[in-house]
Amino acid sequence: SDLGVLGVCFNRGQTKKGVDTGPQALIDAGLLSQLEGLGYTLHGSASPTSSSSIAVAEAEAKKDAAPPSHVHDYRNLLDPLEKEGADPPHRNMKNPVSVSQVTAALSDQIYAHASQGRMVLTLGGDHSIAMGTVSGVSRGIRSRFGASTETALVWVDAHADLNRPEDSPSGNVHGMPVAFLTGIAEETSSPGAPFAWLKDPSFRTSYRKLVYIALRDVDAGEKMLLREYGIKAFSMHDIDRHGIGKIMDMCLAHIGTDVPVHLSFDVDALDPMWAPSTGTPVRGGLTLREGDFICEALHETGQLVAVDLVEVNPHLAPDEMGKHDTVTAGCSLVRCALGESVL
Ligand code: DIR
Ligand code: MN
Ligand code: MN
Ligand code: MN
Repeated sequence: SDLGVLGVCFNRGQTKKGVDTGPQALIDAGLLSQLEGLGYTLHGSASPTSSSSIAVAEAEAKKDAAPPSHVHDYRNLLDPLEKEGADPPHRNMKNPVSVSQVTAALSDQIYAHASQGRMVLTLGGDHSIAMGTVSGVSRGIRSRFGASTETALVWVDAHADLNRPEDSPSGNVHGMPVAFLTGIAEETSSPGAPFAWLKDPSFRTSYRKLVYIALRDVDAGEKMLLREYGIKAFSMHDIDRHGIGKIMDMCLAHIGTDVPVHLSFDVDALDPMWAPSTGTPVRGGLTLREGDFICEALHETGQLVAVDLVEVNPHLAPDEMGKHDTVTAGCSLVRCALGESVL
């Protein structure tokens, strides 16, 4: 079957360097050939004419060492404002214009795949890129099955990424994508404002179709919103109590059998023992086997239409083995989501 693959070399949703090299590290570890081995036909960037892709093409042309040829099509959306640099905070958000421009362009690329009925795999990059992936898939699914067809969102993460800009303790946009995607974040009315493009209802995800798994580091404002909106959330405490098998049964019961599903997997959902190379590691997380199980259970439904794997940061490795472990764990999660474990 057909798989759209996008490597989003983007780090401006947070402040640590190196997460933009995550896609390349996953590809260097052999992920794309592993997916071909599962029987997928891979498709690269789908809309090469967007302005940010032109900026990327220019940036790439200036590079001394060209990436290996099979990688070329899967690396895109480098920060278009990289050279200008000036991108002052707006409503407490850091790098608002960079994040908005890149995720808007990504949303179009994702849409181009999803609207053709392709499954879409996105390698990050920090988690702010989910503004592009989730909105692009939602729109693509609506274009195929009608405006009333909603896509469920399974967010596997130590964090809820549900901060409204003014509530965020960090100002990092990677801690906010779910608030914008669901419309929980209060919106700016001026059309040129960052993320105004996300106001289109066809880009939106209902908070009723959202399920969190592996939460353990949730900010005060996020906890209030989880309660206020009655969002389905399974914390590490819930996983310890029930076991991951029962948690996935409950997750799928909440989602229902008649909806497409988007999996957005932040590698920091895994315990740092398995994935230390990430920007905000939190102890007490999933084992790799539990992470793989989540991916397998979602694959098994036949409802998966998109997978994101984000926040792999090879520069933050405690040592060479930590980096290797994180990258191979990321590859394992993706393979499980795409059917490796099916006998
Ligand atoms: C924190 C950290 N809640 C924030 N978020 C992270 O900055 O809003 N998400 N690291 O993955
Ligand atoms: Mn290119
Ligand atoms: Mn996280
Ligand atoms: Mn995240």
